[in-house]
Amino acid sequence: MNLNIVEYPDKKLREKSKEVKSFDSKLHELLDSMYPIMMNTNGIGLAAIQVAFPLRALILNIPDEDGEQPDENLIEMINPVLSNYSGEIVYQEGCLSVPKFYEDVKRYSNITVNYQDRDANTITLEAEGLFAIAIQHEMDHLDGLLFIDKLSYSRRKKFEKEYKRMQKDKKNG
Ligand code: Y12
Ligand code: CO
Repeated sequence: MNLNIVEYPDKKLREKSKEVKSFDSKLHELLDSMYPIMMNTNGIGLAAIQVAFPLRALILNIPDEDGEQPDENLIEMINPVLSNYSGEIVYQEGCLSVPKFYEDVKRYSNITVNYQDRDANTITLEAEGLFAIAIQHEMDHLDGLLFIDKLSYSRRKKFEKEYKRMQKDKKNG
């Protein structure tokens, strides 16, 4: 499957993704195709809507302590739901759909998430730190939200200005 990353300000990123009901070969093909895109662009998380599929599916590969991302670290979450959350953590986030922009975002530091794997098995997982941040960031995509939506008014304005300038520079080579 040939996929491309949808970039801000594309309105597609604002779509609310739909529950996955068919755990079939089409879903498997989508997940299989998302993985190399994420890895080849140094990503640690990618939601299906970021490759233009409005489905409640996301993948994660959180780096080890040594910064490596072995394939065994891949987690696929289908229809994820937060069932518990606590604490606060601030982290400088980035997004493959908002390239070259990083900003501090506050999120829950500890979460419990219920989801299904690619074969519809139900899984409950507890996460903290970077893992918890990445899950929340990707789950926001499923509801059409981006990390820039969580910035203060002044930081958001700064982002819009910087982003417009970057787009202009890109156009003019
Ligand atoms: C912490 C913060 C954010 C997340 C969500 C997942 N975000 C990413 O995976 C971001 C990846 C990213 C990769 C980039 O590198 C390339 O595109 C080659 C990047 O660089 C540029 O834009 C030039 C920006 C973001 C999880 C945990
Ligand atoms: Co993102």
